[in-house]
Amino acid sequence: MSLHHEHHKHHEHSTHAHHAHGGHGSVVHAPSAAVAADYQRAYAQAEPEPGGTVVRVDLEAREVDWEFTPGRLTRVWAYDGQVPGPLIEARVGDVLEVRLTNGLPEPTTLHWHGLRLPAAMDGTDMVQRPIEPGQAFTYRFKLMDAGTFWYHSHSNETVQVERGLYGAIVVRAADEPVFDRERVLVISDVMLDESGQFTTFDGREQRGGREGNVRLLNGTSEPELVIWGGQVERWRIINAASSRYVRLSVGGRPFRIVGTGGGVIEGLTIVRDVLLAPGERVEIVVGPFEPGEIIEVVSEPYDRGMGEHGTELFATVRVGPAAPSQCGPFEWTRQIAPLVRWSASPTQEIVFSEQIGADGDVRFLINGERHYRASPVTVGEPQVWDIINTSSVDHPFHLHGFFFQVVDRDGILPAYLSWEDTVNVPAGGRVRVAWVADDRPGEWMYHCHILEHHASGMMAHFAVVRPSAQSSDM
Ligand SMILES: [Cu+2]
Repeated sequence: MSLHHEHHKHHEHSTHAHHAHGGHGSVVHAPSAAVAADYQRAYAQAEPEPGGTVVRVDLEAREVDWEFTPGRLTRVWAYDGQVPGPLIEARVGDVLEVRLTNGLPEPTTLHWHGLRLPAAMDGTDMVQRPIEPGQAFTYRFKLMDAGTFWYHSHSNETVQVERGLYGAIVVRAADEPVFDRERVLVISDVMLDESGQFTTFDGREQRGGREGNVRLLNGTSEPELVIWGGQVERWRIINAASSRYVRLSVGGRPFRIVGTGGGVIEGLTIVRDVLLAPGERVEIVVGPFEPGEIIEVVSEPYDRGMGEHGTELFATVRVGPAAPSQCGPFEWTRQIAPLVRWSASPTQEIVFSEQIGADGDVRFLINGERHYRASPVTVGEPQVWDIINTSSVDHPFHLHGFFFQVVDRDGILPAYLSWEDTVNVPAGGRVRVAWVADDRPGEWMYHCHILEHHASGMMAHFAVVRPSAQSSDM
């Protein structure tokens, strides 16, 4: 990966059109004139805040051999030859410009999970044509929020994401506390055959989606981490698995949750475990530990409607000799004003259901349909959505491009206020969320983040429209 920061230069602005038509050899795959124009406009409008920079990243998706377990090679699809792909780091107000070259044998796109960006840069098939093998596409947008995000393929996801096409994004604010160390821990899993190669997943085998037989942390099976005694670390954890839920525990020790999908949360929250559905992130502060301790990072049993799995090991932490800590007591929270009162009435209902087809296949539906077309959302108008799961398995609801607040879960207020882009909706449960679209009109979507469910149609498209645009439609 080439990654360079550069100071903002005003003349960049005038080079955009040229760039988009091949200034760096990039190709625009615009399915329609309107989409091409939206892309050009979004590209041109992506300028860093004063003092910010343009973070340029070149990624190539290609086949490579990777060792999930030592001594056994698996043919994977990876960004720049590594699983997960390169960590992308930037600051709020920077512009991220990623040029993706497709060296795979099939088309691909990139989705920026959790980032608030223009619709044209969202990487879905609604806003761009897939990048064909041998071609390239440049994504460019401003980074609006601090937090832990991730990027992953949004084409043939059940195959491409499992094979390795995902990576982490860290966006920092100017005023974050200092810890002794920060780690990005990307959780995933793969289903490998006896020769260590990917198997073809038959969706009928498991209605909960594909759970792998090899669990991964940062692309490695059960790695060992070393933390120095007496030190305090910030862990940014991403669940990039296709369907696996992780009820994360750090040796059963208490840890503090400082952030979730949309960055820092309100208040002080100390827990012993936290549930991460596919797509979700959490930021926790761990330590200090005593020298010589051995701590297992595991997923505790959780039943998502598929039966309870046992305790599953993800990594072992060895605590080394004591080292000085530069991390004192920290005040780190943010005020989050509730978007709506807890008693607000829902403006939309989203029903997740399952249905057995004539062929015996289980279908996962939204409001009774596959690829549901939901009603438009007007910029600035509060949305209160009831997400109702009438099926017998949990579904993680993921909204593209916007953050929401959880208002309640089955009438129970959340333990803390936070911004989220993904929330688990338990089997038979209901989650009420609230959000307001800021001025980023275009085609957006929400879907179940169990990739097999998404692929089978458990998703919805909707338009975000400006108030004037909507009234002129009528
Ligand atoms: Cu689902």
